[in-house]
Amino acid sequence: MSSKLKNLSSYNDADVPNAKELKFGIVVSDWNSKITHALYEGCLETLLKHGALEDNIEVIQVPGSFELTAGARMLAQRYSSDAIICLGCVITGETKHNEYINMSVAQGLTNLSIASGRPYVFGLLTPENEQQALDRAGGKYGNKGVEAAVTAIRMADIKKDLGTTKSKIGYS
Ligand code: DLZ
Repeated sequence: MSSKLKNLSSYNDADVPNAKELKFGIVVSDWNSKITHALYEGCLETLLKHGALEDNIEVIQVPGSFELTAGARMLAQRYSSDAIICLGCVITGETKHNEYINMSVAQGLTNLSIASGRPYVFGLLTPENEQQALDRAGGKYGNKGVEAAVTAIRMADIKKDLGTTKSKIGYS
């Protein structure tokens, strides 16, 4: 994994907008639940810390990470949110299942984001073993769920901002 030197829970509070007016969906994979539920705790705590209201956060659980994309799509159809966060953990095994699942989730969430214009956040850990996962689920490298929550707030805020103002970037 590439986050070896980065603490996933480190960020500058000043870079994170207030999330009081924002709505979030969270999709949590139950495969490797010890890890993914820790990601969820970090994610939820961070959303609340930045002002999100519990009533504005809808959570669903899916069986495995492969189902994150479909879960996110179903949640988006039922619940109007400003960003959807997908949390999972795929540990490299003896087969190539990890490559198929990881690529599928990355591609699926990219497609959903492009098609809908809504941010779908990739909160998927792709470690080689359980220890690497624990290190990134509240361990020595922080919590990927925190990173995913900060990303969701920032992207949702950008989306809201662009919806209400004309372009702020560029020359025209
Ligand atoms: C099948 C499978 C395997 C072997 N490993 C993982 C994993 O490490 N992490 C994970 O989230 N899911 C895994 N799965 C389950 C698939 O994501 C999926 O739920 C099943 O293939 C059914 O579609």
